[in-house]
Amino acid sequence: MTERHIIYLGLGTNNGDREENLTRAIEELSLALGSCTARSAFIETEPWGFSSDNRFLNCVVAFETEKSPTELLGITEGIERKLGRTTKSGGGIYHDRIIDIDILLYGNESISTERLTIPHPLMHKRDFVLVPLAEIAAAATHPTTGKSIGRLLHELTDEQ
Ligand code: PH2
Ligand code: MG
Ligand code: MG
Repeated sequence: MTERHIIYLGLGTNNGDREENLTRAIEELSLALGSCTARSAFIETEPWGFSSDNRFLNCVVAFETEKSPTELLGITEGIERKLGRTTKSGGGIYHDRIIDIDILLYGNESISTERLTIPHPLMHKRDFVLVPLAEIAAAATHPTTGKSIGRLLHELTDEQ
């Protein structure tokens, strides 16, 4: 029997109708993965790691799925394209975007392939991820550090 995993996805947009973009992305994800088991509030955030006049709307959503991480990546990338995303960020260079869907956590697993690193390698540094993730999963464990999401958020805000 295939195992079900609780997964957390980070969604972000800073172009177009941002609320509509997040809502459509959640609808498309629900069509592909079944109903969303938790959804954070939509929060407005400053661009992190690059400068832009366009602020972000971010949220985090949870699903329970039997899909593999690779299947999941195909699904999230397909939805990004369907919603109109044309550019991909790479090498720490970021661009304004209609939608970005990042796999943050896949159960308690650590995964490292050429195309995919889970947990998301920068998630513990990003308030736009940890704030909404802590809203729906403060007690979840970050598999590579063994720390809870709530603790990672405290450590990040202590640093600032
Ligand atoms: N995503 C990035 C880089 N910077 N900043 C905010 N506020 N929100 C994001 O979703 C975001 C970012 C890379 O994907
Ligand atoms: Mg991203
Ligand atoms: Mg991405």
